[in-house]
Amino acid sequence: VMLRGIPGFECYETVEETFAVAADLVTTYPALASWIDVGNSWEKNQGLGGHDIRVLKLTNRNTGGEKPILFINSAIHAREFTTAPLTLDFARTLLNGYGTDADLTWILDHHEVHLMLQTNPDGRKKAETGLLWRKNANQNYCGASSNKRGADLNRNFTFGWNSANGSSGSQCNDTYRGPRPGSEPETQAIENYVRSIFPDRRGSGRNDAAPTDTSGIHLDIHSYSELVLWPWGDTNSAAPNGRALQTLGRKFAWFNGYTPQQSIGLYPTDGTSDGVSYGELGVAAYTFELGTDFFQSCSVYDGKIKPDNLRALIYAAKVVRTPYVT
Ligand code: ING
Ligand code: ZN
Repeated sequence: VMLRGIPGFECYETVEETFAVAADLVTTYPALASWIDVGNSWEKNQGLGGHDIRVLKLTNRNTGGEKPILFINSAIHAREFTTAPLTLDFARTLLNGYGTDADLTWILDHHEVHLMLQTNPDGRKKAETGLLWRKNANQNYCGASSNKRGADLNRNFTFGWNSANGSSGSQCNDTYRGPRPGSEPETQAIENYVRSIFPDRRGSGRNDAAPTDTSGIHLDIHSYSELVLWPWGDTNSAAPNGRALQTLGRKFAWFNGYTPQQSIGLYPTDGTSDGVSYGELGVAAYTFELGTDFFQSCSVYDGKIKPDNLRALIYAAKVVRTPYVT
């Protein structure tokens, strides 16, 4: 069990601490940051405690015009411990550098960065007790008190749900896809939010290529395996924007030193978060796999995971206006 209070692991914020830091940043930087409630976790919906699903939105509200959007979500899988700290450190870096660092100032003047820091707060509380928890905490699947309960939120998205044997129909399995596409409130919160911030730039259907001048990037931060992944995960066919996704994926990988590949190269998946962003809306969507383990020490996080990936995230914020033409 490697959590706060355990030597070597005191750098990682709990769910509540993550939210408190975000709220403090909004208080400190009112012109640059806002804290948006975009839905409820399963436990909150049931009146069992739980948490809001929230987005920390960063942009200079005094500079106008239409601004391209970088959306990042982290910790959709509870045990992937370094992911929310990275996203929170990205927020701190942008805000603390505003007004002194020219690049970071330009990013917040002319772009929007939307951070869903804790995408799966109920599950994350389970992981904070030391359990290797991945899914949400929905008590209707696999027994109300089972430690194998819940749905895998990253197999529950509506686009391509259950399309490729890339998820499980067994409630106790770690990749249980849920009973219906988008059945989970956390999934619904992400889908609704992404649809609200990104205009739909393509028709419908997975063969309808997005225009190459589109703007917008969605990054879903996971761990582990030191990878940069892009659609599709449910077929070996290249995506309509496959070459452009590969080009940008290789740039991200240059910054963090990871291996870039189409997601099915890892293993087949379906109902993942990039489906709504890329498959439905035509927004460039990537999955990062941080580091080499679920619980990694703060010295590894501070010495390698954080610096390597902050470079990649800052680059993403810079190119979000033209992700397909970098
Ligand atoms: N990895 C991702 C998973 O959900 C992934 C890999 C994500 C593949 C999205 C394709 C698309 O299984 C982890 N570690 O969760
Ligand atoms: Zn994951």
